[in-house]
Amino acid sequence: MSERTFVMVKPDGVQRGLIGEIVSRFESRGLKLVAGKFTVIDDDLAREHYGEHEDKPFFEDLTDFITSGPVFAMVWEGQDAVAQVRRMMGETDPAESAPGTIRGDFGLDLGRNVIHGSDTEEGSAEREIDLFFESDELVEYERIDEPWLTE
Ligand code: D4T
Repeated sequence: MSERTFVMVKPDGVQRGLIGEIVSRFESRGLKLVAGKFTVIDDDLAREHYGEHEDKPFFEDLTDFITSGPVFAMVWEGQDAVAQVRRMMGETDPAESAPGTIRGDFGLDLGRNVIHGSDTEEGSAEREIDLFFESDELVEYERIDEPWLTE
């Protein structure tokens, strides 16, 4: 089923020049970019985005980090997009991530894990897309390879 997911290159990924590599992987996989925004997250948005971790000991470090520099926020669309992006990202901890995954290829440390993607919990992707994008910022179009991507 075609669905949308929210993805973000975190400040470490931006500083390390990984935006292009990451975008390229999703494009090549056959996912379709429907929105993109290069921005610095403010503290309120960081706290809301990571609200589920409010009581965790790493919450302050996490919000400080995610607001520390520009991020590249995106919406990607495609068959089973939420789960496929999570698989391509690897585990939360890059040290546990298989080579071939984004975190397994570009990360070493849990607190600098390069990329965020919505989890598979019902409603997560929609919630995050709504937090970062207005509905008119999502672009509807057909990619020329679409008929060749699914049976
Ligand atoms: P995000 O949300 O950043 O895509 O990561 P995940 O979805 O893979 O993992 P998460 O929500 O459990 O963690 C959010 C974020 O917090 C950092 N973190 C996590 C940390 O610094 N220390 C920790 O102990 C944990 C569990 C890394 C990702």
